Amino acid sequence: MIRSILTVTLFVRLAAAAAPVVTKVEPPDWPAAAKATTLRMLVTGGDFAGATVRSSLATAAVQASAAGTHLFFDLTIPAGARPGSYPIEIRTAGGQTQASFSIVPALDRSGRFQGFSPDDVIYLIMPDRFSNGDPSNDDPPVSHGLYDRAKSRSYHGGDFEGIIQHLPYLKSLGVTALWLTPIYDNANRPNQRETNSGAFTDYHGYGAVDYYAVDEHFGTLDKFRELVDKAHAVGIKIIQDQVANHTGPYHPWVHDPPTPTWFNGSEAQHLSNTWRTWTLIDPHATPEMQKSTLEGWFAGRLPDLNQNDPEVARYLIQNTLWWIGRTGIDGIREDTLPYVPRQFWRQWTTAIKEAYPAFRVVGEVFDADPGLVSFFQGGQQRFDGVDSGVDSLFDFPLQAAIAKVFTDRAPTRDLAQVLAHDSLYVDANQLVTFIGLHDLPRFMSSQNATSNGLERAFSFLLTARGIPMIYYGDEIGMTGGGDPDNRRDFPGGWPEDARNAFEAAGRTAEEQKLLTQLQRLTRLRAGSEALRHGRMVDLLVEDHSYAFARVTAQSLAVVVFNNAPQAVTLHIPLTGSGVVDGTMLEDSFGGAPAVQAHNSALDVGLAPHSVAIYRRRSDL
Ligand SMILES: [Ca+2]
Ligand SMILES: [Ca+2]
Ligand SMILES: [Ca+2]
Repeated sequence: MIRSILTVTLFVRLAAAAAPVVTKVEPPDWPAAAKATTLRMLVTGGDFAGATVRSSLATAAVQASAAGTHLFFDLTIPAGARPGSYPIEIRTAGGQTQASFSIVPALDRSGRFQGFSPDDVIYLIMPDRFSNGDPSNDDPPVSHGLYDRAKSRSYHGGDFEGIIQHLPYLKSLGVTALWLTPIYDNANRPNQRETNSGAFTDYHGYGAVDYYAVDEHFGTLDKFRELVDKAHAVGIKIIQDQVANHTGPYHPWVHDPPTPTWFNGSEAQHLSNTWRTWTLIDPHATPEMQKSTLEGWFAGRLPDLNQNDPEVARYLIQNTLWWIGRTGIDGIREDTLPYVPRQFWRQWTTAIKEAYPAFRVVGEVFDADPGLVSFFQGGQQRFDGVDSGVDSLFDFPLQAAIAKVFTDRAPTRDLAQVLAHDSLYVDANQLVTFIGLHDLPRFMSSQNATSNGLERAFSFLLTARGIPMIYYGDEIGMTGGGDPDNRRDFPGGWPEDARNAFEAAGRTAEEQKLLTQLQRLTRLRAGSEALRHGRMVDLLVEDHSYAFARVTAQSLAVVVFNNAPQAVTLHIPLTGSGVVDGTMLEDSFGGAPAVQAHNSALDVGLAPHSVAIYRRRSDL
């Protein structure tokens, strides 16, 4: 008995006396700055109980987790600190070890951190599905077995190098910004939380296991920085996809959280997200009613980060600033925006704008109701006392109308009826408008879809208010149903592909026509101040026709849609549009005859299923 007590005591002593071990330092480095910066460091490892830290940089507020596996402390980088290695000594009763940390040179601000605006045309790429520029990272040893092009939910080999190689193609389309789905390191194993089959992987990037690393299938952090720099060199911005609401199911924190309140609940016990987003905009709702939507685990399985824990908030804000400062990106697309407390977004956007004033954020609020979506745009305090500071949102309400109107499943006036809600937004011109994205079936796979319908949809997208976005492959009318069928490989992105649709010779006549028309539209928009920034004035709204003007002090465009299967003659009133009698207007797009404003009206003849984009000769 005495002997066993002695053994236990000895064991506890030995365990307590072990030297600390460091496995991870977050952030691993930080750009030098003109202003002093205090970071909240998170070191992961073991035996941190009672640790003290020492560095040539000032440290404070050291806090080890109860399990001794995480260590928080403040680290202050003084103004003008020289780049270099600044190791941190961690000491306990059991010994000492070093955590590495370095200050790196700050990136030159010119041509970086640019934000985005209606002057841009965004193009959404899933890196795994666009182009395979580097076969050596298709099936990396660390995550062997996740690559299989024959399986729709496996990695297919696309990467940063593939995007770099196709920058000239993107440039030729008129694209000026790329949104890439998340590039964080995801699990090196099959995702069996989604299904037991083992055939699912996190190729889509939405299952982060390391917020400070790039997934090995896409390349390295340096390769990503090369992509940003090379895109910038040809006038293309980069928008990073970030996810602050939840981690991936295999993030090591799930079984060893840095604080007891790091997640909302635990893997064993948590709420499921009930998607009751309406409760978040409801002045009559109680916090209890909102709880499952804010704190529930996405799809019942994605660990929900608790941004009300100040350590979590600090971690996420710092992580965002790190990506921006280390890579030179221009914007962020923020995933699952509504499911995070709005006061967190306030802190987060404030920190971003303080450091990078031109930077812009677009949030995902996946809903077709403008009353709901508009609530989440920043620039105004809402009833909850919070101005989120989020610049832009995706225009899901307009997408829903576009998808139906241009497949003859809804009257054309539905477009105007969605735009009629624009006064709900702080600034509807900043919304990102789109026809398709990776969470919706492709346009060409929807009921009644035709290539001509998609061409008219593009015509609307590139002439209406907002910041237009194109989903990769829609420019050639790629097909695909729901996820993951809507994420097929771009034909020609792989050396072994039967054809290469990145080049004219590899496209069908129908694909070529669509792509050429889109190129004409992006060029038209780039050359017309009215189409990018003009006030939108509805001139004629009918079941099968829609005419609107875009007007600035200097520039004018009148856009007319005939969505009927027969030719029409339209009498379009101009009162209130700013178009004066005698103005000659020429169709820059569809080839309709020139028209002259007369008696405050235009008489226009349009071919079946066609679009005219009229401009003054002086604006051409
Ligand atoms: Ca590859
Ligand atoms: Ca990985
Ligand atoms: Ca949440």
